[in-house]
Amino acid sequence: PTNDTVTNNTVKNDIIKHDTLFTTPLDKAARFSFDEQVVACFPDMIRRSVPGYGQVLAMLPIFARRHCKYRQQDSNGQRVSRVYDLGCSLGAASMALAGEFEPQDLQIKAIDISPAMTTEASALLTENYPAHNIEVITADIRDVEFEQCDMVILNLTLQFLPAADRVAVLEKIYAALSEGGILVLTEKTHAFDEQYDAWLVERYYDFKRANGYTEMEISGKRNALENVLITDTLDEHHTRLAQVGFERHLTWFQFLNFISIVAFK
Ligand code: GEK
Repeated sequence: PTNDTVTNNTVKNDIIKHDTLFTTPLDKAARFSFDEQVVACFPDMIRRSVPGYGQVLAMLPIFARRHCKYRQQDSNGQRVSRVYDLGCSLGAASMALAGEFEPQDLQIKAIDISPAMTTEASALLTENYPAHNIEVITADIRDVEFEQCDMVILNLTLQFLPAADRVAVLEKIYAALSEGGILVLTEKTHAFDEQYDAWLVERYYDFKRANGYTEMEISGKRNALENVLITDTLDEHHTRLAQVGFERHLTWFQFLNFISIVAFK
């Protein structure tokens, strides 16, 4: 059911493994982490587990075309658009953007805390977009000082930060964005209303079943993500964006419990 035009069709990657991480009872004990095992099956996993993943990625270059206005300068003094891909994993968002921009027009900084992810992201980005200016950085986004930029992508990343650290990261992003720039924030959420939430969660599990996950895999992953992936409600996201200074922020996408917001500076 997912439209995965970006991750599977346009990117060379012959070694994507099928996600079999939670197929045995033993796997249930493991806490989820972004290690080599996850990296090997990540594109398969995220495509089958995140409703709308491909559609959201496909819209990023469309938003970038409208909001990246070459407001920054590169080291040669050339005007470029600078984009941050925070929690880049294997660089799918960076790749979606690179595919739609001339190499000299764009400067991408792709950051992830997991060395297993950044090692593989570097290899994939260099292989697919050798001429583009894409820097892959292994770092905790809570510690990074951002340069002035035109667009920030937080695609399914804020949810992995401790709740108490989310405001500070968003404040830094707001400060770094140039006037006219945008933040695209995609997250898994929960609904405040318990009945709606139960319905959304059940339909989400139906979505995973339809994508070939077994009951054991679904419950194993749910347990492993407990206390690792902590969701907010859609309202909480909007309130927090307002708190850090964004005056305009719009939910442009929702698919079950997954949402994406664009926040305008
Ligand atoms: C995509 N955006 O394919 N600093 C940096 N990275 C972090 C941190 C942190 N503090 N905490 C977690 N991560 C990607 C998908 S995945 C979403 C993003 C998912 C990283 C973590 O290592 C992982 O690679 C990523 O955030 C989340 O468009 O797996 O559901």
